[in-house]
Amino acid sequence: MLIQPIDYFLVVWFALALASTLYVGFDQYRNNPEPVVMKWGFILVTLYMGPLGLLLYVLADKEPRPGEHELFTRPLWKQGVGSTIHCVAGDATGIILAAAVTAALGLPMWIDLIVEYLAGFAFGLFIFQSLFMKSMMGGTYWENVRKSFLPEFISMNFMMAGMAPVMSFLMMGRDMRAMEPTELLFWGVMSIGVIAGFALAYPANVWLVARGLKHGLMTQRQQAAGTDGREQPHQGQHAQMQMQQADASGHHGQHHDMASHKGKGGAGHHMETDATTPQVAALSMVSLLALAIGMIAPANWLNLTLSARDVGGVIMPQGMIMDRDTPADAMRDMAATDPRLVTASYGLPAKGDQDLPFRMENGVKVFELRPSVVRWQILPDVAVDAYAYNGQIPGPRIHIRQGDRIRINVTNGLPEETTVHWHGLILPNQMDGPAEITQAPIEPGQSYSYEFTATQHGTYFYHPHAKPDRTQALGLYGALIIDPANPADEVAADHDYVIELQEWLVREGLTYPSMPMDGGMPNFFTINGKAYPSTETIPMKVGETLKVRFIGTNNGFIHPMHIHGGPFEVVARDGETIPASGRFLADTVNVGPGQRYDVIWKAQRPGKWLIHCHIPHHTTNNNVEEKGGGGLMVVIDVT
Ligand SMILES: [Cu+2]
Repeated sequence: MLIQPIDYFLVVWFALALASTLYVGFDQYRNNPEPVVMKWGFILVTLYMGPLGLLLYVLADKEPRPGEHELFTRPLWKQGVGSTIHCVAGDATGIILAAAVTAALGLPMWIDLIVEYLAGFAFGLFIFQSLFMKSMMGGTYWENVRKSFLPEFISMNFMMAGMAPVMSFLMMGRDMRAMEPTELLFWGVMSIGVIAGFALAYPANVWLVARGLKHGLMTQRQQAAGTDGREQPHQGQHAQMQMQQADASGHHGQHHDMASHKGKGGAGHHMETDATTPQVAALSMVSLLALAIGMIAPANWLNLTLSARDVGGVIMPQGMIMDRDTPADAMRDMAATDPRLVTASYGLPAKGDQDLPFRMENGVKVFELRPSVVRWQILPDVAVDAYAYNGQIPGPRIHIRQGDRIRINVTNGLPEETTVHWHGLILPNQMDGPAEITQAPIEPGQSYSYEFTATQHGTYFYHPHAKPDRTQALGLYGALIIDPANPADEVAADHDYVIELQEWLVREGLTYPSMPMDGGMPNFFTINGKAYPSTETIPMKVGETLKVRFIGTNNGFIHPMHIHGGPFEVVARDGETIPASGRFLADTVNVGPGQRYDVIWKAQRPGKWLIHCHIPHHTTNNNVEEKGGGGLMVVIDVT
């Protein structure tokens, strides 16, 4: 599933890469006169570098017209390309395979890098470089391994010096889907890494070719089999191979013509170098230094002890501080909801806080709660990927009477653990909900039953007590309204309206749990799951009273809730009814997380009167005011 703009780009990129690779493969085998190892070098590198690989092929290697390959590939820069190609083909293949395997094994990033280097080196040396040399030069395999070692070492060092930081920074950046081989992004990062590695390894390869330490491009013409009916320009009884060693000045150019005879031993080895020991030593040292910087430097900024299993696949919010000692748990806590885990979508008309039905079992009211991941519309053009009880935000209202015995069966449909806490209630300790403290967390797919007798009455709420920092901020909460056993204990009003507050962080189509942290600041705010102007309107008549039950379901932010058109009387706080002598008039109450205020407001004049948060930023939608505000706003329409 494509969830970010980069995903669409990558689809196009890999379509082009595939088309380029097919073209290069077809052309190599159909037209281009060169050794098999070189053909495969270009095919693999085009797979990794896409259209750039194709460009290198047609500019430096593809025989322009029959018989011209020898001359065409002679310039040193093309020889350098050839040399880099067979280095990169081997090294990158080893690195990419190792990266996929280490990610699957869940090894930390720093071990990944070392394994990738060793695998890349081994692949390059033992397969591409040595087989290539052997097919060209003859001699025993191990002779070729020995001769290839130093040039391969230098080239691989530069290759990894380019590839390692690209992998580290892009894999462990904001979108850590890049750590998962099952994601397109992983392969995109590999492609960019190979391109960077190629660029860094190229200058060294040019020098190695010029000094006769590595082979560049060469021409190998087979005697025409006649199947395609074309005459080959170089005829002969044996497969002919030409190797060209060229340097820019041309003074030093060597030209070897040799028959490729298998089993001729080392006798065919014509390669000579004029490089001096200090030159080779200095280049080796610089390549090692580059490698060390590429491998180690990213550890200044990134936590390379993390693995794909720890944080693979998560997408972090912009602006979150992630440094070298940010643990995996901190990242998972703030990560976006994975849109691919959404199990149901609810449009704008869907309402939360619906009365939760129950069934009676032996005098016990039995309720079912099932948290899961849903897409929930908060504005006509804004939806959140939320965690919701029973597909509602706020979760369904549990409306009971004082003295009721209730049982709530909670079945976890979330991708992470949960529990439920019954905020403010007096109940048996093991029914209280704090994970790891009174109960084991309810793992995904598992259930837990809470059972207790409601001895209090008033305005309460429920919310998760396993990872509430993340999961409550994603939408898990619901009202728990307990009517008094004696109706006379109720502070009555003509209308009763519950207000549940929440902050959201929605960017680029992803929903993050908002929290007072760098990168976690909210940009949307909802009352009962909708942002103004999509909040409800409360209809009233002049002279009627309205009981507003403010519930601090808000997670990390305090909201000074204010009502226009005259003061209200605060009649209950945190579920406890205030004795008549203690009630007071106010027009604003600070609703902090967990707090509840029941207030009675009287409609004194007709018109549209607002209930809103008095932090103006909280009455905007993504910093925009529309139709007079946004976010935490509800209109009371008095006629
Ligand atoms: Cu506010």
